[in-house]
Amino acid sequence: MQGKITKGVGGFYTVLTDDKKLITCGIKGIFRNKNITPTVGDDVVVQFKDNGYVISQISERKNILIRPSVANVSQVMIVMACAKPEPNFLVLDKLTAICEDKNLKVIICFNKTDLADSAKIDKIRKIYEKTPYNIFFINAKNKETGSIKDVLYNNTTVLAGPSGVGKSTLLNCISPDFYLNTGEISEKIGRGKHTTRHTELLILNESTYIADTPGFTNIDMTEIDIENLKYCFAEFAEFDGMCKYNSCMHEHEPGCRVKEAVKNDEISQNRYENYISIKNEISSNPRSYKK
Ligand SMILES: Nc1nc2c(ncn2[C@@H]2O[C@H](COP(=O)(O)OP(=O)(O)O)[C@@H](O)[C@H]2O)c(=O)[nH]1
Ligand SMILES: [Mg+2]
Ligand SMILES: [Zn+2]
Repeated sequence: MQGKITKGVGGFYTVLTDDKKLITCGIKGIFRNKNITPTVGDDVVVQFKDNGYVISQISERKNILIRPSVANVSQVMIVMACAKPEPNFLVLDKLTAICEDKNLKVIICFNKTDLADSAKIDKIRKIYEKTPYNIFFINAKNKETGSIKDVLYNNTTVLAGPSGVGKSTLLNCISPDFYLNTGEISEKIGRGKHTTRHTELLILNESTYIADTPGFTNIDMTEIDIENLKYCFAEFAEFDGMCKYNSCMHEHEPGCRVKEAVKNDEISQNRYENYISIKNEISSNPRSYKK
């Protein structure tokens, strides 16, 4: 029997099977020996053995995230609030860079549009409209989420973003559609104070999964090789190979096409400044030189 792991706690795994049942499974001893740990998001083969189900095979992973631990992620939806808390563009740009580094599709969602006037929303839009990312402005509290569900369907999406921006509220407003374990979900999402200790995939349908992540305090940018950082700002790609020097890091070098693009407003100043900050952050960490 085939299935997908949606939850794992204490050596037991919840698997959504192809015939749409949620079953609890152990793992075959062979995995322990091989040092393979099944992870939420894994596509697995399940066998009935002795008196229970065991996971006997794990399909090759397309990718795996470590924090949160989720396999086969197709995209990351980064959620920020337009206000309360104020959007932190540096954190946002760190997250987009990390996603690019891991080859994950990015969706950006600005929530709490009710708390910002149109000038502020325009300002935010202007910063991000020059990126290739799909941007949504929503009001999760009033269930005004536009076409967000469309981009979730047939994907495994990880929700990321600081705490308090409305991730759980967003999940709650799409939850009436969760076709399995809906009873559990409102409980799991909780009313505000819920802290996620283990990762769990919420099931929208048999090909649509969402993982909420607990709020985070710091993001380790040194995972990114400093030479690769410039490729982690997707809107720089348009100017790839146009700088005077091939090795241009778009900072102090003469004849830099990226810096020119910033001047011409082809690349947003805000994004560029965050690129420089992140670059400095990585280069001030001795670990970044080991590679
Ligand atoms: N004004 C306003 N408040 C919202 C909106 N979405 C969520 N909130 C509130 O923001 C607070 C934090 O929301 P929550 O979903 O727990 O954020 P999370 O920490 O990202 O999961 C709660 O009090 C929500 O009611 C919104 O669109 N507008
Ligand atoms: Mg939450
Ligand atoms: Zn350059």
